[in-house]
Amino acid sequence: MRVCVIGLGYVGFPTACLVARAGHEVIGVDVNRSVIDRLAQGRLHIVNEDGLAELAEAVLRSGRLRVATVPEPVDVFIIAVPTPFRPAQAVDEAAATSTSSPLDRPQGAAGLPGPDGRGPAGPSEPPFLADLSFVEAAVRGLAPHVKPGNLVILESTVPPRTTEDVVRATLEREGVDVARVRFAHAPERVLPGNVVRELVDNDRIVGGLTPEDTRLACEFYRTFVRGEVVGTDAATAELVKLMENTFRDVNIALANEFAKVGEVLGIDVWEAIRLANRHPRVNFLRPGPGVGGHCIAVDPYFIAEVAPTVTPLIQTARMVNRGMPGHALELLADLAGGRLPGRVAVLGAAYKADVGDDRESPSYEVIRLLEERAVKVAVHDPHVERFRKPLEEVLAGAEAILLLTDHRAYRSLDPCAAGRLVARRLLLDTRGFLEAAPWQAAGFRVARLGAGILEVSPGNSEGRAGSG
Ligand code: SAJ
Repeated sequence: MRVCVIGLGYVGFPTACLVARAGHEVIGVDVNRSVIDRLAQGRLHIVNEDGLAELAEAVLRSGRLRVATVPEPVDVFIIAVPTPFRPAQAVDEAAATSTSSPLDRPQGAAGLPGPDGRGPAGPSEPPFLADLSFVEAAVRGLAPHVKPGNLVILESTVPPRTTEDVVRATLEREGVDVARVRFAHAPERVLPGNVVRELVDNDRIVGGLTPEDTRLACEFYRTFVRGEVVGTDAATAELVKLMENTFRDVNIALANEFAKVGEVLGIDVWEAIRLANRHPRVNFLRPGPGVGGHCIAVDPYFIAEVAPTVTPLIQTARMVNRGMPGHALELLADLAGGRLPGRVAVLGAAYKADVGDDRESPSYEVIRLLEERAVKVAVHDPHVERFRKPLEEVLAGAEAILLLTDHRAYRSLDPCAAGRLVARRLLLDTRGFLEAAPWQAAGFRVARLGAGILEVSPGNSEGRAGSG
């Protein structure tokens, strides 16, 4: 088949490569000319993805994957563009000046009852709405090329009913005979850093607007997915995707709440979680300085958007996780004797370990909060280009080390060498990542999120949680 993948980001590009490897003729489209120019020269715009470079090289060289800035007529269109979120007001203003509504939901574009945009009994989480402008632009772009019998698949994460109310509706407004076009939602579920393997091996949920749409879309995915391809309807597929990420967000919020409980009680919550997880039906995720990335920190809002009054738990979880950067600052102040240190070396800008992706990274909120309080901040990250610099440069003159991302590279930090550079020898580990004892032996006062300030306990290889 001829396939057009619109959006060559961290999901769209590997997908285009895999579809091409499966024998289809693929055209990859992106509005970003510099991405297209790079790819046309065989240079990749995505790094830190196992197996992607080899795969991309092979399909680009074979000609099975071509790249362009505009779509062409094909059999299957796959839309894999970003769906960020925006404060409700910004989306509403955009909707007011646009001829097409971002989401034709029953409650209208404002979506949320009450003058403050929140459900009456809802928690005080600001209303964020899905920004579907990229999806709409992609659909308008492919409209001139869509023919009867074509399959249009939306992979971007969206609020329930978007495939019908936005994708199909926009095509219809563009004059396409949508009755004879097939539509499906096939949410991507891959973990950044492991995308190529997960795209092939993960089970795939595929929901069409009609049973025949589902059948055809499932058939297509089976040509390159080894995991099970499970059919459902489009709205269910849309909800499933949001549920998966919300499940994680709520679980992490619970872990973060217990982290604060651990700090109050002087109990190391990391140890408590390890022990609780020995129960066969308990599986806590890990606390940390907040939830980043463009998925888990975003998707719960898409549910709150369409069902604001019945999602207090989901909204509260967001609030808890969004509060973690502020909590990290409180701990840092405690560690430094009540006031924030004047200079801080931040280790880790990426939103999670061993990736170069820093979208929605809680590190930036921590840095913003520190700088707002006139703290001088130096940032290091071996995976984020602008923070890739000698570690000594970042540590020199700092009063405290603040570990925000648990990159493997930080395991080999030498506490003694760091101790010679860091003036007040303070260390706050927000990821439960570093073993405290060697740092304490090197003269550091150590705090750990989820445990508080760690006492030095001679004869014990690990510092015990104090009541800090
Ligand atoms: N985090 C914690 N504690 C944990 C796990 C994660 O604080 O125990 C934080 C991470 O540090 C990070 C954020 O949460 O800042 C998200 O990281 P993640 O590894 O949990 O997830 P993502 O955002 O990289 O990818 C998720 C995955 N979803 C699920 O596991 C349900 C992935 O499969 C999805 O495809 C992806 O979202 C997406 O695109 O939606």
